[in-house]
Amino acid sequence: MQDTSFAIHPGTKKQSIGENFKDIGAFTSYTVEEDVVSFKTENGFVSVIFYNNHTVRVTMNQKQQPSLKTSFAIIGNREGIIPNINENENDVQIKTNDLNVIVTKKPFRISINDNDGRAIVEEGKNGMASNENGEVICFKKMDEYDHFYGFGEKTGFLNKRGEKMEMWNTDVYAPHNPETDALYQSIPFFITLREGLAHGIFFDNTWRTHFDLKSEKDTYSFKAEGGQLDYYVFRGPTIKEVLNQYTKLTGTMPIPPKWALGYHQSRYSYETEEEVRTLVNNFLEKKIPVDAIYLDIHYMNEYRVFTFDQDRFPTAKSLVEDLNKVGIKIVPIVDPGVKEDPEYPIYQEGVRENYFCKYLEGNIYFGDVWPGNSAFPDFTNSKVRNWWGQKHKFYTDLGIAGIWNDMNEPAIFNETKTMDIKVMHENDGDPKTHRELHNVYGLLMGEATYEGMKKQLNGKRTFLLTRAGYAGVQRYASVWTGDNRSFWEHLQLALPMCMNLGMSGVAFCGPDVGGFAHDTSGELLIRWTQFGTFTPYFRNHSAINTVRQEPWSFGEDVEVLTKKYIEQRYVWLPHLYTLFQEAHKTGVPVMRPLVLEYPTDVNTFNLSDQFMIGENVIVAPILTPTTKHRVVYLPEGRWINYWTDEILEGNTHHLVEAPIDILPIFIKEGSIIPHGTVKQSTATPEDELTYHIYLGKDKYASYRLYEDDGQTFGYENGETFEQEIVCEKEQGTISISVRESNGSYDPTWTKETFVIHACSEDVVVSINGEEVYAVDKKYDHATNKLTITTLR
Ligand code: MIG
Repeated sequence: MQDTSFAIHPGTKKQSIGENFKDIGAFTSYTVEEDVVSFKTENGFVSVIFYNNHTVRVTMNQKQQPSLKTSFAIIGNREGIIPNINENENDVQIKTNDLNVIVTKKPFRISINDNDGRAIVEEGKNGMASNENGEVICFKKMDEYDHFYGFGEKTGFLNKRGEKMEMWNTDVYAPHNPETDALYQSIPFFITLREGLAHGIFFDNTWRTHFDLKSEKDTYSFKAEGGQLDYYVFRGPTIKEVLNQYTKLTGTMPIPPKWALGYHQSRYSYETEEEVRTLVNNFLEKKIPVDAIYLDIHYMNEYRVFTFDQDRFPTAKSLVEDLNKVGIKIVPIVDPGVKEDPEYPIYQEGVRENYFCKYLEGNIYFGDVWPGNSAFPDFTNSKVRNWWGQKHKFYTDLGIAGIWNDMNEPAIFNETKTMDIKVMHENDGDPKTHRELHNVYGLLMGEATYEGMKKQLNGKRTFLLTRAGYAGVQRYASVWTGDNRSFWEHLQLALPMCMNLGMSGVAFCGPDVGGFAHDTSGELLIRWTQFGTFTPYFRNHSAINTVRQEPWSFGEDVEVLTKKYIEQRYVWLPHLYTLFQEAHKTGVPVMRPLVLEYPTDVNTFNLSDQFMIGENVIVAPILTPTTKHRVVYLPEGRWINYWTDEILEGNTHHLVEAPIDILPIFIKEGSIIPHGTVKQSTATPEDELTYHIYLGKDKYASYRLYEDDGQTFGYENGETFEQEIVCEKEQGTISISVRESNGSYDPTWTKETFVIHACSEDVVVSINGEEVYAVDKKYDHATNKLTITTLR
């Protein structure tokens, strides 16, 4: 009845959960044991631990001393920091060099300041509380000018101030809209930006959680259906530092194999081997770059995981081999549901070895998914994760190097859309209900799959795509945003959703390009592909019974333009790859909202329809039909139109032209952008690298390029290549210096080209102190570009 006006029947009362909270009451005592400060209050227990200089953990348990066990999200260790403690009549102060935790006694309230005296988080009228249902809640003061980012995969605009959000991994096929709340991922982490400075909070609670930045004017709250109140505060003070601090605890993504960053083509489903071969031939004949083709559920024998249907895919091994030879990878889907079939070895093993999720009483939980009645591996057990991981030998033996995990919320075809919350997970000897561990099921399936594939691949990187996850998912997988539709609104939605995923530690993410459900149109496909050029993850995917969505499906004009932007992906790859390496090191995302780089600029706080790729590139896609221009905000500095070299002043809005073949891109004056070449796939080695230098009025520009073999873990042992380009201008002279780091990887390109934009013809150029001869310079009068090609 929720779908009709009955939902707003005058007799319908608003339901509110989480009432009758009882405050933890006043301070009674405290003790210190090594790095743990433990408080007792009238109605509870609270522990405070400094993880490191920037991160403090607060844990509350209403019944007993809090357990200091961490959830599956945390991999960072406590540094054993012993704080200074001062007890006064009214408060207890716990201090380190960087943070000061002030605990007032009556009432018991926590405030955290940094060493500059800046209040980071503060409790006010309310602090921590719990109720008889075991729910826990925490209130914090909210300033008038606080802005909120992160929260993982959410619909709506960039800034989450004024929102209420819920975390409960859910398969939502109904069209995602501003009212769609809980989606496939649960990442209970957010960043608060307050007057240009940032701090973060990670509410590490795997139960269903709620965040309320809406109900009260000066207070926000987060609460959980159960468990402890357990959260970490990250000091910042920049957004980048918060992300760095958060990913120190929850991990960063490994550097993906390069092929995972190319263009990917998917469909639910490419149903036969023949269809896949025809598809690939199309890409090759049309010279449209592609790095991976996906096999959706039809490849399996009646949806049994770790099988191929022999009729549809009679020679899967040679298919994979043939594709590998032309530089294209196959990525098959793997769902968690294992078909209940006593003659199916995976099912037999799972039952015999007690690998499936069970009720407390001992009976296996069965749910209905694609294979029919199915059992679900209990990924909370490490031996189950190992087993599942090893099973992937089936795929690696065929030459497969990437896996797609779907339905791992887990999604089940029933009223609740998921597993019975009464199911008991074994959790390596610490049994918990599904109600408590639901949100980590996808994360743990991801861990099992990633680690299993990694082992089988002997030093080669693997690629995993996942739909569900929890905080920390970035360690194992790239995230796509699930079942969107071929609506312009869903193209619009994808920008803030991906930006906030990036601000939640998930740098490697993207939506289904073209839209999954519903029929796309040629125009929408072009505009979406233009956007896809710059989403960290770039895959075109569409649903069964929708119009075909491959680049050539709408005639030649559309093909030419989608091809152009797929090619652009490869041109921009050296820059993207450098940013992926940065994200791997620091947790700072590849795709960034402008607020991340310009946190004091009010125009950026909720800017949801344009984004940055790294520090110096702004991308402003067209997000509505029959639109040939749009407004773009350019922050301080001067910006160069990538296509025309026109110079635009920053700190203002511009109306820019964007006919159907143009994706508006702007480069900040005073920067350098590396470009690669168009190629069929990343398997073709790069032979020329071009640095575009945009000095403009600036006298200085620099760039640090990262490169490695793109396929092994050699980068962990110094098999890397880093090149620092510095360009300086003085009167009529431009000096370029090229410095290489001492990593041991030797890049494949032999030509290095420098293109100096907005340059005069008579300028003297030197590279590493040696003047470039006139014969080696090419000047283009029409565009004022000076091109110098050198050999490496
Ligand atoms: O809803 O495997 O989000 O990408 O094509 C059906 C079939 C289950 C949902 C995924 C979608 C995939 C589809 N799956």
